[in-house]
Amino acid sequence: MGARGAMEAMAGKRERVFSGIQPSGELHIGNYLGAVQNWVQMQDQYECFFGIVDHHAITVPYEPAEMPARVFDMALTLLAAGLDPRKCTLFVQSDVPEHTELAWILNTVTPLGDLERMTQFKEKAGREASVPAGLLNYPVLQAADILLYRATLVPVGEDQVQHIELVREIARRWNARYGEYLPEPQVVVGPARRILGLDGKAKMSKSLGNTIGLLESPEEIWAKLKVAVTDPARVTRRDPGNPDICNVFTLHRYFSSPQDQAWSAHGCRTAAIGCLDCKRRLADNIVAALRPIRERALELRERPEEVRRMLAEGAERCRAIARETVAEVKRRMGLTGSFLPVAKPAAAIRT
Ligand code: AQP
Repeated sequence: MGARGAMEAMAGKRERVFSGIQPSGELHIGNYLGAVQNWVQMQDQYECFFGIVDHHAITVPYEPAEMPARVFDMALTLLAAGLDPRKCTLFVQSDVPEHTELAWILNTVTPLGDLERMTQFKEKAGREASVPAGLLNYPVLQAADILLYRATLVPVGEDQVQHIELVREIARRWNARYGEYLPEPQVVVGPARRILGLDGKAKMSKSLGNTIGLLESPEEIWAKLKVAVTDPARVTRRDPGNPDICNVFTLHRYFSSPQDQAWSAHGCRTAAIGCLDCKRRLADNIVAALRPIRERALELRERPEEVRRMLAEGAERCRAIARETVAEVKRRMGLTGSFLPVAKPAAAIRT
């Protein structure tokens, strides 16, 4: 806990948490294990703000006509996964314009070199024929998301740790110039730091198509899992494998009982089971774990107005805080607009 966190805890005030997720596709088990499971736990203990960050999702090519449904589906899936609007604030980033206003301001204290060396920028820019400035400035908007609520804790997967370190640097630089006001947030990474995709190579990622979605049917999950990459040493069923380097076994660790994990590890090492047997057991366990989420999502889908109302209420709560932060930030920066409380003009007028 940081100094500010300790002070707030002493004052009986709960520490504030911010985290976001892009509506860039279906929420997958990587997002869930790496971040959202942590969010669900933290909402009982902290004052939590979770944003569906649509301004981030437009930094790569996307289909405008699909965006509203993506935002809605993301909200619905997050609620089904356990976010409770009575315990946390769930909202859509573009409903709170102060995110982009503060991002512009923070751009002015962010070193260009720091942005250029971000791993995610280099990876995503490498996939684009033409690189938009928004992709480079993505972490500055992320800094604005967090600092707008003056959050002190940010639960994310490992891929975002570098960005949160930069957020701390941005806060430090702004504070050094304009006075201590923006807390440096602490990153919170859960046990599932980085879930690999079903290709066994890259991070499980919405944009890479190597995912298992939280709302997928048992048939869809099996269709994807049965072709997932395993230990390449297992060319035929009789070849023994090494579960420690098999991505399918890694997923067993999160979804299967200790007995099933032992069965899978021993069966793999001795070639007593084939990869398909191991995957079938995993598929059954994933389907069972995701069933309650899928059922809640199906129920909620019948009440879309309820989801919209929760998001609207969330945005209203956010706007009140966001307005206050931006007003104070601008006041400290001398950005008073047309309100010029100066008795004497700064430059002497010679007659
Ligand atoms: N594979 C992963 N393992 C663990 N955590 C992960 N997260 C994402 N992928 C994994 C965490 O999920 C949260 C939300 O991620 P995001 O939507 O903001 O962006 P992302 O990290 O870029 O996620 P994707 O799925 O890879 O999306 P695209 O393909 O659109 O870029 C974050 O806390 C992230 O760490």
